[in-house]
Amino acid sequence: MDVIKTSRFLSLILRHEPQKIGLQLDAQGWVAVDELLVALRLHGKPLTRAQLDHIVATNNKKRFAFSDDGLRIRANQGHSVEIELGYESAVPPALLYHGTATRFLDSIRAQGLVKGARHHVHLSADEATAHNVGSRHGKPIVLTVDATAMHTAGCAFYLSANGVWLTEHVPVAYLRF
Ligand code: HQG
Repeated sequence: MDVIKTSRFLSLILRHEPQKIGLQLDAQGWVAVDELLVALRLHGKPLTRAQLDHIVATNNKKRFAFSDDGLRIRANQGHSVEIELGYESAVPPALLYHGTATRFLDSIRAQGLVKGARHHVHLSADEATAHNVGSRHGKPIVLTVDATAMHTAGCAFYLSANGVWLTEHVPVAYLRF
């Protein structure tokens, strides 16, 4: 099993296209592990429970989580399908970071940070992570978000189970370029 390829495919299934292997996520994004393993086998991508455990445990961004009873699995963040992860709102650190590509800057200066296909704008507590996220899109640049000011103004922040900060929209006023 190629761990990285399999983990990418799981991200696709658990965040964006569960129907690709005939699955449906529940309202909180969970799917039964048994169903997932059967669907993967039927679609030519067999995976054992032990291999899945290995991926969940070692994934570099802790992208996936099992339910407490170990019977269900979901992605911790990053979805485009309509689900409600149910994270409680949380008080963010003073500053958060967003990595993007320089070609998006004009549009970001006009609209602030918008969430695109995903449910939220994704922010990191550290600049290095933001830099890596930005590199996925082109020449990276890290923007600083005045999270305390946003929070004081009433904007909600959520912290995903894998440490990603989520919010609806970051208005330009709170961005430092
Ligand atoms: C940009 C990865 C034009 C935004 C990462 C980003 C993250 C705008 C792109 C997670 C804009 C959306 C999410 C505006 C924002 N005009 N472009 N007004 N506002 N953008 O992939 O944040 O590895 O949906 O800067 O680690 O890059 O998948 O979001 O460049 O946590 O687990 O629009 O995905 O996690 O791209 O990445 P994305 P993202 P995983």
